[in-house]
Amino acid sequence: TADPEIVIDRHLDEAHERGLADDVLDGLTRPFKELPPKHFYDERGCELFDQICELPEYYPTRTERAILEAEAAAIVAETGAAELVELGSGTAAKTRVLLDAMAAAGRLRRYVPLDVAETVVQASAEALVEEYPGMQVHGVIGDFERHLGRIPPPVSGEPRIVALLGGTIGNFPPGSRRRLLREIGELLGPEDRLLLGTGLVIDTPTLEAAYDDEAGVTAEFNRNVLRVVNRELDADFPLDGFDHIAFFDTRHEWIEMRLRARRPCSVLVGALGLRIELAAGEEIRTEISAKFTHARVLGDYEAAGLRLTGWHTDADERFALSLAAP
Ligand code: AVJ
Repeated sequence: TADPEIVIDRHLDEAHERGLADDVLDGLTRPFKELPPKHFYDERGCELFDQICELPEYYPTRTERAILEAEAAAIVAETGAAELVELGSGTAAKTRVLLDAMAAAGRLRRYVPLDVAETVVQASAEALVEEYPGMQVHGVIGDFERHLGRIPPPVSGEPRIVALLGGTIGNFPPGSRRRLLREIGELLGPEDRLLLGTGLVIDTPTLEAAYDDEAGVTAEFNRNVLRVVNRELDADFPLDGFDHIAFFDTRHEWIEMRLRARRPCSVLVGALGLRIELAAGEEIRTEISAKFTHARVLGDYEAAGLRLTGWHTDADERFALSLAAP
């Protein structure tokens, strides 16, 4: 890009596609088939996710935004942050609430989005440097499970907020969740803070409706992972051969999404020379989305060597934004 305020580093190469191939080879030859949720998000998947965020049943996005709108000024005052690092930034829709608060406090220097979706990071960088004169954008195209080390060092000696919003942390099962939190903690200087969005445990019908909407958008989003595998790895999953399943596992306190084969199904993954057989009714787990309690967030932070310094929820306690210090 020609804009002097924008730098974009790219760290996704064939390694990314190899990542999908490895995940398919590993996940779809197990006794219980599984694909990691990060492969939902090609361009169509990002669009479907944006549509999900507008659904009446899907409360997390608007709830988190409302908390941010109410608390952003306090969070910025409390942290004194001049820089926002956002992991899994997507279209940076909620980011503006934080950037506005930083700009209003006269501190905003730089925004560092890290995301796998290159076109989305590029487009939001171009829009944001227009909207926030004087702010720099240093985008990192990468996967926050692998490229945290590529985040540029702070531009000034001032504090940063490292944000992981939307409840994305819930996609990680407890062990990897704590490892990821520990790795993020290692990025933080003494004055930096992690800002973490977590969906909270609420009643099962509301939770399940959020992941199984009337309009069927989440079902399309779920099947999109098969579309990605078909395209990227020359596979022949029949998209209409799978039902969307979403349920709240009360023991683990997480939502699980699965794809259930409607009929016996034999799939060839051309790029891997791999044949996958599914029995009628057999399921592929495509996502877990953990819901939290205050105690669980506290426990995860503690296990990751972090200290909880702030806790903000909506009035109905459906979602929490917490702050943590190294
Ligand atoms: C982007 C991981 C936060 O778990 O709520 C939305 C993804 N899956 N509907 C979530 C998702 C189904 C979302 N996160």
